[in-house]
Amino acid sequence: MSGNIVYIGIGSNLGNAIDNVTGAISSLGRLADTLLEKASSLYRTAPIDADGDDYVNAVVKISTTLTPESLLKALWQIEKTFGRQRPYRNAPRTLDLDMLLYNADCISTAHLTIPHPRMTERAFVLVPLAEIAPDIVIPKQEPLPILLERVKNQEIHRI
Ligand code: PH2
Ligand code: MG
Ligand code: MG
Repeated sequence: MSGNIVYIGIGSNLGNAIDNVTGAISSLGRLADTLLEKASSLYRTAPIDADGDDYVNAVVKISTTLTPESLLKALWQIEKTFGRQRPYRNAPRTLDLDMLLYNADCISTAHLTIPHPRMTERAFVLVPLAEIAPDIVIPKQEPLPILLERVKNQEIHRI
C-alpha cells in the first residue's frame, strides 16, 4: 500500500487518560486501509487554553489510502467509542484525535483545516511530533527547531 502520510495528535484529560491514549493508538492501528507507522511516547502536559486535569498527549504517524474526509469521519467514530462529549469549547475530554498533517497538503473545508491551525503554537503537539519525525517540514511554517524554541516554556513531561 503506497498510502498518504498523516500525523494525528491524540489528547485525553478525562477518565483514565493513559488508557484512553493507549487504546486510541490501538484503534488507529486497526483502521481499514491504514497502517500505523510510528507512535510517540506519551507525555503529560499542562492544559493550554483549557480547564480540567493535566492532559496525556501523543502523536502518531499513519499511512492510509483514506481521503482526508473519510479519515476525519473515522477519527470522530473512534472518539465516540471512547465516550467523547462536547459540552463546551475545549472541555475536558476522554479522547481528542486531531489530524495535524496530510502529506504536505493544505486543506480548508468546513470541517477540516490542514495543517492544524494551532499545532505550531503547542508543545504538546510539537514535542511528540519531533520525537517521531525530527525532519518534518510543516507547510508554510518555519523549521521545527524554531517552532520548538518558541514553545519551550510550556510544561511537558515524557511519561
Ligand atoms: N487540547 C486542546 C486545548 N488544550 N492542552 C493540552 N495540554 N493538551 C491538549 O491536547 C489540548 C490542550 C484542544 O483540543
Ligand atoms: Mg484538539
Ligand atoms: Mg479535536
